[in-house]
Amino acid sequence: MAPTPTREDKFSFGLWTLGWEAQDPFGPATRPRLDTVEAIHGLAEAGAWGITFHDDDVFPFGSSDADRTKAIDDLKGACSDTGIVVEMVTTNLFSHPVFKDGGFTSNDRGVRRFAMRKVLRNIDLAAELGAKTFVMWGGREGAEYDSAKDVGAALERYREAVNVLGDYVTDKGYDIKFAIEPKPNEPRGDILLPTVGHALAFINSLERPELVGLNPEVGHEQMAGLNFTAGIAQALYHGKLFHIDLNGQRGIKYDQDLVFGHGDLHNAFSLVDLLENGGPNGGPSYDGPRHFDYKPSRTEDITGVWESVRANMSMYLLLKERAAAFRADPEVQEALTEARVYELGQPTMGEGETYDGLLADRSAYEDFNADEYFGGKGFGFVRLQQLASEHLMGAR
Ligand code: ASC
Ligand code: MN
Ligand code: MN
Ligand code: MN
Repeated sequence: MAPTPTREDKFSFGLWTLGWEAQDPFGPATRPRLDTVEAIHGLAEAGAWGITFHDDDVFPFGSSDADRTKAIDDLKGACSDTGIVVEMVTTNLFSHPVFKDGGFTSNDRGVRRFAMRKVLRNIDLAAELGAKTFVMWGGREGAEYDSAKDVGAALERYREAVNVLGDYVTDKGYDIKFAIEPKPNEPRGDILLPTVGHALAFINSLERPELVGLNPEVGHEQMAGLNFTAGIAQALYHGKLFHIDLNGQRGIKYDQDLVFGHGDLHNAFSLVDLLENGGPNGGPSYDGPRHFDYKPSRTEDITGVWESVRANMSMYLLLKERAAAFRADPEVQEALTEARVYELGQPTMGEGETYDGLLADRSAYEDFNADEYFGGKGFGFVRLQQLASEHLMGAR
């Protein structure tokens, strides 16, 4: 039996996830639209804590001021009726045809200025609703053809935009931080800031890097063939894991947005272990929202949509239980020690030692016998992974 989610678990869902009508490039919607108020009430009943949305999810692009206000009031009402919080807000700079070559980095300057205005207006809304994180997924910021985009200039325009946003929240006194969401491709042939690593380097180039972190998505790193847990570990290491998009992906292909854990389950296990417990050597864990950005498969009806909502939370909680059991198992502790996982927490240099000490240490080099060093002994990583797998499968 899966544990029951509670508000303390800090589970949140994008309104565009369960609200997706399941239209894809090859066919129209298979489900009716899910009303915002109904979605919020359903999420609260299912045990979720928060919601997130793009501006266009709540009030369609081009809505009149009156329609926009009505939609926001409905959302606020549903939140106060249920206790659901708006923890993150993001801007749709990818659906309307005007963004066909991007928003912040469109070759067209008029589009870039319009995109920045759309975002500034949405930041005001985020602040009004008490959201602490503002996500930027640059889905259309990219190109299909190398000759079509001056990537250096595009990065400079991206930087310019994010710098202005940083000035804006600072001057307004908003308690909001930005989180950039990398993705390698889709809908563009290639997207700027394609991976966690690219985005980290970009953040360091900003005028207010402290205001900007990451919102990595499981499937997006895996689409690039990368290890998501390893990327999250590096984001945590640099203090940049501001938010997270949990979902599932099965290998290098189109963005599947499956339920969390319905893709690479081993990687989902190590991810939850890391988020909950930090690295084995005391590295940071994560206490932000556990946010799901997935799509209920196109085959599902509305019952299946709610099934998938519960499945995301169940998978997370089950993995959390399994990870706790893994860490508590004395045999695992012994295997971790044997595998020298804890030895990696020990500095390579002695306390106060400089390179002089290292150079004077004959055992480190002159008397170090690389050929005999291990005496044929291995690290035992396979045993450790088997123990992890047995815990993951509930066999221990
Ligand atoms: C986001 C986000 C995504 C995209 C995608 C839109 O804000 O995190 O991955 O938009 O869900 O379909
Ligand atoms: Mn995705
Ligand atoms: Mn996402
Ligand atoms: Mn997505």
